[in-house]
Amino acid sequence: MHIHKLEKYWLVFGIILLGVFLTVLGISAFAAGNQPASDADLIDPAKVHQTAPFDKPGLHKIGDNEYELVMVAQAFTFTPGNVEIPKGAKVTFLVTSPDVVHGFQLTGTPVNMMVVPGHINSLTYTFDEAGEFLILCNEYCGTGHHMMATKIKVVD
Ligand SMILES: [Cu+2]
Repeated sequence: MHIHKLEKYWLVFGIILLGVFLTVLGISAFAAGNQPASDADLIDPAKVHQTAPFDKPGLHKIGDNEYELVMVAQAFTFTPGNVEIPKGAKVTFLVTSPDVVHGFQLTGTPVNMMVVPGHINSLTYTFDEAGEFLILCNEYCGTGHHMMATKIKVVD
């Protein structure tokens, strides 16, 4: 079979590019640890308030300056609200919803996830600066959606 010289160049170019893309993707996923937000953990939405860890919502210390913030997003509040977090803390947010889909956006940070009923939605963020952070619901969830917000205070 005869392949034109220019076609061979393009083939080689395409294969090299494919290799570059897969290498970047591989390094990003396996070495840098970039993963999609995990929703592998399931929960019965009708039993959220009886199921651990959501039976005790709040900030729980799990290590040296490491915390787990267990939160329930429900029309039209976040429980608990107005949480205080020490500066420098690495916080894993665990959020679920007993009713409809909500949003969980920590303004000014990359923390932004969909809160899907039946799933334990989680993300980890380290608070390097003191200040106030707004948590907003950014998925339309009903008539009180525009009032669905709370704050996180990061204190020294
Ligand atoms: Cu909403």
